[in-house]
Amino acid sequence: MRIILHIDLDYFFAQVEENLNPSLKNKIVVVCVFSGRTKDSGVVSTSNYKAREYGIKSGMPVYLAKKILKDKGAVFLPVNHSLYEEISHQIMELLRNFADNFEQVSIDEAYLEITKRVEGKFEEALKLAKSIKERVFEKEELICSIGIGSNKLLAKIGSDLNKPNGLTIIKPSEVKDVLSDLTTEKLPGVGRKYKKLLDNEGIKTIGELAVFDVGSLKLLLGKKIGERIHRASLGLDDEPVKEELPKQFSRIITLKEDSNNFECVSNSLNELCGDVWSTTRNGGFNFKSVGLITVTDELKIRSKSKTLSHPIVGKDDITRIAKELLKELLEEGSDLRIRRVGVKAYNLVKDLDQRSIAIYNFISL
Ligand code: DCP
Ligand code: CA
Ligand code: CA
Repeated sequence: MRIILHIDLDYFFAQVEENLNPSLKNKIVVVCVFSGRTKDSGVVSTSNYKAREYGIKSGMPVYLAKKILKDKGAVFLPVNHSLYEEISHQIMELLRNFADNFEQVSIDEAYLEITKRVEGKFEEALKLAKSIKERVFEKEELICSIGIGSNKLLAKIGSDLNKPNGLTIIKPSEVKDVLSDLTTEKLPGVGRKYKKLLDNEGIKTIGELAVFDVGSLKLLLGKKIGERIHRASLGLDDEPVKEELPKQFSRIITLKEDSNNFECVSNSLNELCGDVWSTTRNGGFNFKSVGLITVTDELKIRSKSKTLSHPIVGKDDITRIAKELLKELLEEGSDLRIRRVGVKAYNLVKDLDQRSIAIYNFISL
């Protein structure tokens, strides 16, 4: 039997905003994609759980959210996508280490096949999930929800059941009990369109769906989808966790104080570069590109990168390049103060054998 863990960060974009500006933590926070046409045109990207108490939802027009939250002291922020992506990378890299097989499925979501490392035991999976939650919080102060089950479908349903900060295990013996009373849209794959079709047949819950005639379901939803949804209603799913090679390795830290002083910031680069170097090498990769990422005191991302024609061969090289990039970046904007600084290694190439490393060493001399 397999054991799969699904993790989803809670109110991700809004939680990141709260962490960057802790005074938001006791407020209603709505993160918006403004279209720029008028002041309030655009849609809600996400919101914190305080906002959700008022029915605020992703995709809702901003003007409507503002109307609902009028006089509530709500804070409306624009999305800062590159920042969320950097934080997402940090989390995903961390999570990869906990998995036999790892598959990221969106900016804040991933499946971890953990069968081997928990020796097929759910009690061990529970312990692992708890340490994952602790590490995610230690690293980026983010809370998340985790679901564990014998396949991806059950893990995903589980992670959604007790949000926020949930941890839900659905053991094979509990599948029927847990699923039967859930409404059909809780089943991954049942979107608004299929829910409506099922509603029309009087099917409201997954339990009702499970006993609905398969032939009729195939007529209603199409052969392939009907079959899949039927199996899903019984908690069945054979989809493997699809391992993908990482695209980059990075580390980012928050400085003790905001700074635009080269010496102060570049001190942190020694450790960051050392870490990135060893994780990349331990992962069996070399790399051709080095990126320097900074988050300014105004929470803007500013980055610089350099790509070489051959893989970088030593820790000193990545550190030297990162410092050069920092220098260039600081020279470009004197009013810029850095709050977070990070380094990434990308354009990864499979490990070279020792002979080729020697050749590259020779070239770089
Ligand atoms: N997102 C978006 N527009 C949507 C849905 C999501 O911009 N229609 C963005 C904002 C979310 C992020 O993607 O923070 C992750 O989406 P989730 O569906 O996982 O939602 P949240 O993480 O915000 O909340 P939850 O706690 O329900 O997972
Ligand atoms: Ca989420
Ligand atoms: Ca998600």
